[in-house]
Amino acid sequence: MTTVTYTVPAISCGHCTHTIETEVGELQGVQAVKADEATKKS
Ligand SMILES: [Cu+2]
Repeated sequence: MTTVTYTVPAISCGHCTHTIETEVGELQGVQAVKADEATKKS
Protein backbone atom coordinates (compact mmCIF):
# COMPACT_ATOMS: atom_id res chain seq x y z
CA MET A 1 0.00 0.00 0.00
CA THR A 2 1.25 3.46 -0.89
CA THR A 3 0.72 6.40 1.42
CA VAL A 4 0.69 9.93 0.05
CA THR A 5 0.42 13.06 2.18
CA TYR A 6 -0.84 16.34 0.78
CA THR A 7 -0.80 19.71 2.45
CA VAL A 8 -4.15 21.43 1.99
CA PRO A 9 -4.05 25.03 3.30
CA ALA A 10 -7.74 25.53 2.58
CA ILE A 11 -8.75 23.16 5.37
CA SER A 12 -10.28 25.39 8.01
CA CYS A 13 -12.79 23.26 9.86
CA GLY A 14 -14.04 19.77 10.46
CA HIS A 15 -16.47 20.07 7.60
CA CYS A 16 -13.59 20.56 5.15
CA THR A 17 -11.88 17.40 6.35
CA HIS A 18 -15.15 15.51 6.02
CA THR A 19 -15.60 16.74 2.45
CA ILE A 20 -12.07 15.71 1.51
CA GLU A 21 -12.45 12.27 3.06
CA THR A 22 -15.73 11.70 1.25
CA GLU A 23 -14.66 12.97 -2.17
CA VAL A 24 -11.16 11.48 -2.24
CA GLY A 25 -12.49 8.23 -0.85
CA GLU A 26 -14.66 7.85 -3.95
CA LEU A 27 -11.63 7.92 -6.25
CA GLN A 28 -10.60 4.64 -7.77
CA GLY A 29 -7.72 2.93 -5.98
CA VAL A 30 -8.08 4.94 -2.80
CA GLN A 31 -8.40 2.62 0.15
CA ALA A 32 -8.33 5.04 3.06
CA VAL A 33 -8.45 8.80 3.51
CA LYS A 34 -7.66 10.82 6.59
CA ALA A 35 -7.79 14.60 6.61
CA ASP A 36 -6.53 16.54 9.62
CA GLU A 37 -7.84 19.99 10.41
CA ALA A 38 -5.00 20.84 12.81
CA THR A 39 -2.08 19.97 10.52
CA LYS A 40 -3.92 20.84 7.28
CA LYS A 41 -2.66 17.62 5.80
CA SER A 42 -4.55 14.84 4.11
CU1 LIG B 1 -14.59 23.96 6.39
